[in-house]
Amino acid sequence: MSLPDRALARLDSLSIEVPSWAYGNSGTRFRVFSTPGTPRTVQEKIADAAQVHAFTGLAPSVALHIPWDTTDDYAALARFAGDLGLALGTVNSNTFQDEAYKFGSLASLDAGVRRKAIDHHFECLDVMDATGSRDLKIWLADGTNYPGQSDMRRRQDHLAQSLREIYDRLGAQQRMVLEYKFFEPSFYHMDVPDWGTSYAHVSALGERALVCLDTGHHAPGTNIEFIVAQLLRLGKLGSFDFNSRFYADDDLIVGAADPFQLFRIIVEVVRGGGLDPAGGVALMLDQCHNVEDKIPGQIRSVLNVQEMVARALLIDSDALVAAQEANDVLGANAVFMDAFYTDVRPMLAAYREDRGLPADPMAAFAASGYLGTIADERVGGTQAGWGA
Ligand code: AOS
Ligand code: ZN
Ligand code: ZN
Repeated sequence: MSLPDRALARLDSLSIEVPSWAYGNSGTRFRVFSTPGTPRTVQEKIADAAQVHAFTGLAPSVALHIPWDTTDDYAALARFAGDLGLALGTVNSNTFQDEAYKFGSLASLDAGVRRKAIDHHFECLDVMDATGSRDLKIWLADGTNYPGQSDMRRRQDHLAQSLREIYDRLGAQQRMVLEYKFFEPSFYHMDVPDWGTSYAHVSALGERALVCLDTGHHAPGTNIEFIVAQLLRLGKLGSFDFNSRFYADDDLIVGAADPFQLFRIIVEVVRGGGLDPAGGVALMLDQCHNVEDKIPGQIRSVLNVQEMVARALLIDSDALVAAQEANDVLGANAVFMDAFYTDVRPMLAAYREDRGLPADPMAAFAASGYLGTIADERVGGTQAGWGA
């Protein structure tokens, strides 16, 4: 069996953005384990990301994180990436590591703290001007731990005003994506806890403000594919942070914990036009590799997404629509499950070979010896940073 023609064009245009922080050491609050060959500079992170793209053809851009990826010449960094066949993608801000942000950042009750946080986002926009990046991603740790600790409602007003200032500084080609998270690091309330809150803010701002959906940021049991469908319907899904989780924001390899959930999400992405190049949905990864090797972890991740896209494209849409319209409950479900249960790995191996890529990117990368080379060359690699 080979992939149907209608699937090939979609697969050819599939691109997944990898996060720079996935290549650094990371861990939990208990321990950050080190890995030989860990990048010491942002250039080394980009070089590692280039390996993922070289072996898969799937990951042509890298998301940056400021200040973790601070460098003195971002235009030069973009050229460096370009020489390796990569573009610099989304710029992630960071208002969660400074002492000043102990009680919040863009939503803080303190005007001076809000000013500092807004100015940080202006710096991120300057970086984007130099790198040519399209998207500014904002994730806020803002929130409280105890009822009564702060004024939740006033904080929403402050947040709206802070976001307005940042939005008004966006260049004509730039966008802002606002990520939500239901808990952590705050446990009683987060200032952007859910897609509804993010949607309310970005809708008030304008058409270049959109929602970022991190698949690990929902309460257990949440129907994430419904949120995907709704945001696409509303034209407000800007980007994904893909990862997987068993319990909370585990940031494990996408598709590892619940492949069926990934399938269901991708089905709605396809259904809603989210894979169309003009659709404007950035498929990013937001993962950490605490114990596994990082580059193979990223290769596995982009392959998992590709695999689910291929399976989603195998759905017999005509049969599905016919069964749905006939209220054939089990028939419709069977069409859906047939696609999910199809083993597309041999088809994708052939697809890759047709395009001059290794049939088995994991094995080809392992055989390349790259991990041994960087382990010899790099000593004292850095920590990815907290909060990923
Ligand atoms: C935090 O939990 C988030 O998932 C963010 O996307 C975070 O900003 C990102 O991991 C980079 O810091
Ligand atoms: Zn995220
Ligand atoms: Zn997260």
